[in-house]
Amino acid sequence: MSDHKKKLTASHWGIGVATVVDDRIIAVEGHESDPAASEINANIAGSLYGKARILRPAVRKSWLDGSPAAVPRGRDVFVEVSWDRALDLIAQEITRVRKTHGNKAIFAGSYGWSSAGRFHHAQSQLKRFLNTQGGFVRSEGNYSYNAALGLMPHIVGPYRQHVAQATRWPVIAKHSDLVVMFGGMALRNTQVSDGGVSKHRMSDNLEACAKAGVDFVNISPLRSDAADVLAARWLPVQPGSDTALMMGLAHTLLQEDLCDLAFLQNYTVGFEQVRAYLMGETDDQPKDAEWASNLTGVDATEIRALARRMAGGRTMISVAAGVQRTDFGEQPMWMAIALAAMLGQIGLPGGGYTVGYGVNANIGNIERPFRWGTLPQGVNPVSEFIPVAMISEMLLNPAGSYQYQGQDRTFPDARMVWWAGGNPFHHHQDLNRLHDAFQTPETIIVNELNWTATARHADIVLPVAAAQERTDFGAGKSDNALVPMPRLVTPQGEARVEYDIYADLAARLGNEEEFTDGKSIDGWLNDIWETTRSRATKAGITLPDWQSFLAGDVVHLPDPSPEQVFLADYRSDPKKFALPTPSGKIELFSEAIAGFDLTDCKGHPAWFPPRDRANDPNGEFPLAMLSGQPKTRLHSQLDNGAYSLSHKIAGREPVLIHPDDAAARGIKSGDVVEMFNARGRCLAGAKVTDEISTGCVFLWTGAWYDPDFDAPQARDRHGNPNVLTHDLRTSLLTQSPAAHSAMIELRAFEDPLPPIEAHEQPPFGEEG
Ligand SMILES: Nc1nc2c(c(=O)[nH]1)N[C@H]1C(S)=C(S)[C@@H](COP(=O)(O)OP(=O)(O)OC[C@H]3O[C@@H](n4cnc5c(=O)[nH]c(N)nc54)[C@H](O)[C@@H]3O)O[C@H]1N2
Ligand SMILES: Nc1nc2c(c(=O)[nH]1)N[C@H]1C(S)=C(S)[C@@H](COP(=O)(O)OP(=O)(O)OC[C@H]3O[C@@H](n4cnc5c(=O)[nH]c(N)nc54)[C@H](O)[C@@H]3O)O[C@H]1N2
Ligand SMILES: [Mo]
Repeated sequence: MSDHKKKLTASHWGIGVATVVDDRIIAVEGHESDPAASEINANIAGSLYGKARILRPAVRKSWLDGSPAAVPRGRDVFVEVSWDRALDLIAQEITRVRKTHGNKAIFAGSYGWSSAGRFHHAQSQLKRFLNTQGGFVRSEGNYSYNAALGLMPHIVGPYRQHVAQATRWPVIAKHSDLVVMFGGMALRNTQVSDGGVSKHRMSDNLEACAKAGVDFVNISPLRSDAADVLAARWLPVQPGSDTALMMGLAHTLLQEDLCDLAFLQNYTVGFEQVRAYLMGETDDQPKDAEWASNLTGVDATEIRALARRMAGGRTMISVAAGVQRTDFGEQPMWMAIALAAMLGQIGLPGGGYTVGYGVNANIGNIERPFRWGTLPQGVNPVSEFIPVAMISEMLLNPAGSYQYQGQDRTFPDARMVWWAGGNPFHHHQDLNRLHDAFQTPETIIVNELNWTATARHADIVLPVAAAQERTDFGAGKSDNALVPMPRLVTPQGEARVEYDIYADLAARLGNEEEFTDGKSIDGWLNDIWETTRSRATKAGITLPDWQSFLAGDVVHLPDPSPEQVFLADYRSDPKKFALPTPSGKIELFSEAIAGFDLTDCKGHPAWFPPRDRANDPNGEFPLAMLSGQPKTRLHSQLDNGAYSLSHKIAGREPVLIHPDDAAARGIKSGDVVEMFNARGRCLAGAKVTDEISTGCVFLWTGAWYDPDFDAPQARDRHGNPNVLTHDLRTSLLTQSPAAHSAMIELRAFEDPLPPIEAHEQPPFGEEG
């Protein structure tokens, strides 16, 4: 064997050590310094060389032939072309669109996780390039915790900063008596952190809590949202009813005189409005434990007992990000803060609230010791943006109006769409609607590794090099390690590094120098490393030079704040450390939000029933479908890898169904089922289990969308939940996605099983 070497690579799910044989990665394993490396690594080799890899630039046939509407996007065949031809076409299109409509007609929000690596970050590269061409319309926010991003600044402060300051798990182990988890704390999700995670610390930290005798309550439709080691008490709730449950708890605190009035007085504003609402003084409906019990399915006695326990010791209230990815997702967060304020433990070690534990590997576990170097994106001359989840609305309503953060705004008229590093036909809701929306632009360009459904909806598809096919370094946004990422193998087919693609395009458009700044990739890497290195020096840490680092092993750095307690400073001195809210205090009532006069988000937390259920009085679609993150991959990435495939049932994504719900429909484990509602339908593989509560099903996200356009509602053959989710926003305040609030029905699928085509190449044709 000629060349058998083990090499480092970094990804959002951890440091990988690759075995490379003859210019081919044959396996990737976790690094020895990681106490709980992720099995997602086992997908890399299979996916990198999978059948779906894009090997050459390709153009949609009808678009190339000059009759773009002849066959709809997503159903057309592709014509492979040379790189020169593809780049000439793009340069012409950019010039044409800019001249005819201006840069405001270019939408390059390009939402998505892409790959780890400080320099080759797909979105940053695209944005830097387009900024040198007059700019583009961007998107604001994310699909993860958008309601938090939009609500928190009004009521406590900037969400991203706050979550970085989350109370550390060892502090909880030491000080907490009880952790009440709305939406649980799924260990499977803590495999991942944006940009990378060097050590998976969550299971050890949770185990330490269990050993220290901390009690956990898992309020979630899914029992396995709490790690087994916690032996958590499971209170299955109706999805979307957490706000009501919190109100039942808060009502009990009021009724039984268990509120910390001094805390409320000194640190919050607006408690009086919340109290009046809870007592039913404003709407004749006391939000008592019985009321909450009816809406949540949790016994009223249980609610009262839990409220007393929460007041009787040091209690941490945790709200999973998934709980705000629901109809009116602002409310459970606001109510959790109100509840924590009533308990008066905010800012105390092991007490208070956190929104976002479990959303990634690092929150509450580690933070970066200083800021890493970045690729400068330049300045975008276009100021227009859309809230990220309004992509279909924007494309279907050019110049249409909408509300956001109390403003009346207008959608841009997007004539060109460019996506690099994201997969909207994975991440967006109501894919049949997105398919229609993707028919409206004049030109769609997609840079991808694989023939995803998004690539198949493009006019021009550019094959790009994967993380293991280019040189970079990894450093997670909230991690404390630096990971060399030497190029391990040659790119597949004609795939190219995105930086080189943009440099060639900029040359065609006459301003290569502006994009490259006269630097090679190596020059940039050196620069970004040197910035990182000089910040390290200021923090008292010595780093090697770029070449020595690249040839070496992972560099672990110290933890800047192992003892941190969220809002401890505010508690110690509420004047000196006043919060950046209008009042400087925690706003249980917000004059600003009340002033927006919205139907779906009032000036204080309020109860709103989830919409799909409310709109279906006859219960035609009786099952609540949850669609959280998959254990076996990152979103849709590496879905065609060995580990992801090993969990499929008859090739389809597994859906968890309670034994009672399965029996009522004659379904057993291993059956293929058809899931459906008024928006769409898909096939999935039944896994019958009492892990999921009755009346709910759970279909993991990320199975590559595989529509059969000849079947009813263009049935997806593979199990992508987003054919069933609605495309409504959480509220007019934040316009966030609400993917977890979808109602469906399902039945055994008796027809012959259609083959899955999503992991194959698309059909190709000839020009003309
Ligand atoms: N129903 C439902 N839907 C959801 C969610 C849910 O809970 N339920 N969760 C939402 C959440 S929280 C999120 S964050 C989103 C995630 O949505 P996305 O971030 O869009 O999902 P990914 O599968 O990570 O897509 C990244 C894409 O980038 C490609 N890629 C990787 N590296 C590179 C690169 O270097 N260059 C280029 N050009 N491409 C690259 C990958 O092949 C992949 O297709 O999904 C959301 N969608
Ligand atoms: N392995 C892996 N890990 C990941 C990712 C991945 O793709 N794969 N993605 C990462 C990303 S981008 C993100 S944003 C995070 C997401 O992290 P989270 O948002 O925490 O994850 P979800 O899986 O969407 O939801 C967590 C749980 O909330 C519960 N839930 C849903 N709706 C409700 C509700 O109305 N009430 C209650 N009480 N519970 C509810 C569900 O049972 C679900 O299991 O995960 C990250 N981690
Ligand atoms: Mo996310």
